Amino acid sequence: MLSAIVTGITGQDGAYLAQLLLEKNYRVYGTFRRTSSVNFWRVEELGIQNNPNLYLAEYDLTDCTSMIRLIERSEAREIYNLAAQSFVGVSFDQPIATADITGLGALNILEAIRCVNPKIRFYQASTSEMFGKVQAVPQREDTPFWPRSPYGVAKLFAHWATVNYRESYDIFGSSGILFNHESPLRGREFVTRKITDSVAKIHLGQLECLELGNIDAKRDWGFAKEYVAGMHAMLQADEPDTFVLATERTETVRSFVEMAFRAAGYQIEFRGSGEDEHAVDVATGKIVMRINPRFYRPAEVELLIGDPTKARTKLGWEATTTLEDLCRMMVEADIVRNKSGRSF
Ligand code: NDP
Ligand code: GDR
Repeated sequence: MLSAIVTGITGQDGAYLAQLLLEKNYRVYGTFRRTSSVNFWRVEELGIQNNPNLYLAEYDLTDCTSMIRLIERSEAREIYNLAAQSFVGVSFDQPIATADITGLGALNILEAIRCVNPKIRFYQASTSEMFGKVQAVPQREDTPFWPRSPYGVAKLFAHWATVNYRESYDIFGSSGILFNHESPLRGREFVTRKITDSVAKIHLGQLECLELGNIDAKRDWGFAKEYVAGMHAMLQADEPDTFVLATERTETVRSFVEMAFRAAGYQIEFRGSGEDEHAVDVATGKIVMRINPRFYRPAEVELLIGDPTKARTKLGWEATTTLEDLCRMMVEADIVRNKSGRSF
């Protein structure tokens, strides 16, 4: 039986990837960090918490020696490093913790692999945030990087560490430069889920108005469940490499707001501009979205759109879920959750 370690099983991608690997008959060691109230709601929503091939292991990315012990205990053949301080906004307030967890954390695992079993295949969760300030569109594996946040800088370190261990020690380290991917399991602080959760609450009379920052930002949003399949495919390839996973479509946050309200049955209209821009429900005239500069970032990534040609050609990977379907899926899930008073 194949054995894999997935760091960050309490996160969106960790939960979906664990589900996929269990379906493929892997023994999965899913890591979580000790907190006073650990939350496995995603694993529970996917119904995999009692799978006999799922082992939950306590692990903190900043603690290299516990990874050494986990590698020995699990006899893992593959390690997927999905854990991170992954929220760009918070990285401006906690840059050093972000560098330690998101940057050095990956190096800790690479060192553990080098010391214990250099045959292990390693996946690093890299990100389109590394492209940052627009150098070219669409962005590809060879587009120059220019990260715009402590998070992007930390991820770039982890990306190059992966490439460097590939070149220096012949370690099978692959880096997936994934563009934004969302789902009903997305954390509520990220903009898509914040929007779908708020639209659901407005629909149910639990909230008056949604507050956002920069709604001009453009993102290439795909469905997370499809992206974890790409991660797995990268570690089954003949050679380690770097791959972009994206949909090749970009939309503004503003369009996603409109799409989410439409999915709940509302037509909205945007009025005003800059910090005064707001959206009204056409039927009632009520303001349902306004700008709050509190959500602006010190430096912004304005435009992301990825070119996944290499992944399509070499891995046979493709994003198929449309943004409209993804948005509808998220709004519907949030209406059901909020109706029953269960909103994670
Ligand atoms: P989430 O924020 O949902 O999950 C992050 C996971 O990392 C959680 O399980 C979290 O645990 C864990 N974690 C945080 N800090 C530590 C630590 N010090 N030690 C151990 N575990 C820790 O992220 P996603 O699932 O959305 O993303 C997965 C990975 O992919 C991340 O590395 C992210 O940066 C990257 N990525 C994500 C993209 C996206 O659009 N989703 C796009 C490109 C890259 P806890 O639950 O306790 O907080
Ligand atoms: P991002 O995702 O920064 O792209 O990182 P996020 O959803 O946080 O922001 C997307 C864009 O929306 C703008 N925005 C807001 N964002 C949040 N969170 N809250 C708001 O109220 C708001 N208003 C406007 C942001 O400024 C930004 O431009 C995500 C994370 O999953 C990273 O871990 C991952 O690496 C990248 O995607 C690819």
